[in-house]
Amino acid sequence: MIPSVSGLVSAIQPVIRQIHGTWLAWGGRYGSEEDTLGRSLTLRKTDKWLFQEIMLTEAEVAGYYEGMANSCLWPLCHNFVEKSVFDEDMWQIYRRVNRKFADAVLKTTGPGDMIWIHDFHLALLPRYICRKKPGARVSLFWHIPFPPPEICAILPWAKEFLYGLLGCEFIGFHTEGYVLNFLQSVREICGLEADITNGVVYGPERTVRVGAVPIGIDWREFEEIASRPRVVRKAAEIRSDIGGEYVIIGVDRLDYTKGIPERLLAIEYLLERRPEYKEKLTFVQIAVPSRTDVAAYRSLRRQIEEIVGRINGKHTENFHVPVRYLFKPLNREELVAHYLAADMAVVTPLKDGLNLVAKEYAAVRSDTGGVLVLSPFAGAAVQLSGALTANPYNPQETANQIIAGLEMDETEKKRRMSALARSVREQDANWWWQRIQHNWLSGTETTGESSPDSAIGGGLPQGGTL
Ligand code: ADQ
Repeated sequence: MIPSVSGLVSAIQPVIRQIHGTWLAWGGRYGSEEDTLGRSLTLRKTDKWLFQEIMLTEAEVAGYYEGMANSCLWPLCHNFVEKSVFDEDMWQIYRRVNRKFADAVLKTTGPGDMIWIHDFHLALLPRYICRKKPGARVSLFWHIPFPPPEICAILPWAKEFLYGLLGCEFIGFHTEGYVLNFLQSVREICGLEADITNGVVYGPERTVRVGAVPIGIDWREFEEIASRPRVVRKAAEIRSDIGGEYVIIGVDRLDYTKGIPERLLAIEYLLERRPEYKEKLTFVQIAVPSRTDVAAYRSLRRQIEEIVGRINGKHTENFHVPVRYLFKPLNREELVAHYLAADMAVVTPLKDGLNLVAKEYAAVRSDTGGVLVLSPFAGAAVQLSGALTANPYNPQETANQIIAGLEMDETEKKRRMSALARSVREQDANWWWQRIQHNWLSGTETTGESSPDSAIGGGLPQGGTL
């Protein structure tokens, strides 16, 4: 099985390995109606966790995954309201698939098991579980931004959507800003009492705690990979193949929220205003194919290829190509070798729940310098104060920050990078999981039956694409 590339998978894998949990998800495969009724959950065992696959029919994938999740909720939560598609049939399929997950979770879990749900694909699941199993230990982590109430209210089914989430004991978000948006939405749209100061909602079925717990990474794994001799050799090869003085990197899923065209326009602006960088600088954009069945993603790909072609056509000097564009997933070693080779990472999403690439780059470059340019619209900006910030909507500002980073003196670079690395180490994957557990378990009566062999409902651990 090939693991799919996404922030959700990167973030959850270290935790699920640690707790030896059961991971329940759609694995990217289609099944017949019979396969998908939950009668025959496919089981796959690894040495670290148990994976239970929930099959979806083609119609369900179209309505639930490509439709409701990727064409409605994803753009809405990232404030791209004009890209959101609202369709009653899609919503009905979203409900049906959430019920299917509920059936599977109820079959899989015993009394006191902790059920940890992930992301906007499963917003109705907490309530569906609690209806059948009142008092179930349910928590959900929301990986993307939570929109402000005036945007949330645009969703025609906003009330039901919010009530779905209120089946949880604890809901985790990346930032205090998203927590506030959620609490205000519940107040304004559902008319429920919400204690903004303490992050508590008095829901119809239970009291729900809400908090900001930004995801951390397994930095030790990144450091260890970065120290492997073949990875160090690979990084040196990348640098010598590219040539020039400076290598700048961007690594993203190919998604309109990640600001790839805007970043390229900043590079174009830089090369036009500061032509002395033409032969010195190479920008490497690595984009992993994503949601290729959704039209908006196909047109984004064409747009990026067009800009890359234009920049290289205009600014290639003495065979030095200023933009290298790779449209493919890399394995961990290749990815780390690229981070190691880069003097700078430019992480400039238009909107991003958190952004793990920023943290991964800091983990890999902690001892070797390097500069991080980060958008203030990435949730990670709250934690990563050592980064240079750049508004992705302003190519001039982004270009200026890139130049400031390249020309920064070594002492300042090291000071900033060690501040970044400190925060990535202190608030790592383990810290995140501890904080989730603490928030989840505090304030509730434990039955003493909680099983460490937790069941996790979520989307896409293997083989699927986000
Ligand atoms: P994503 O939108 O997928 O995650 P991100 O946090 O950047 O975004 O994670 C992407 C992951 O994919 C990283 O681990 C990165 O290394 C990997 N990756 C990207 N391009 C790659 C490539 N070409 N080859 C190999 N690997 C690649 C969602 C939210 C984010 C949030 C995460 C975690 O949208 O805001 O940070 O979940 O909660």
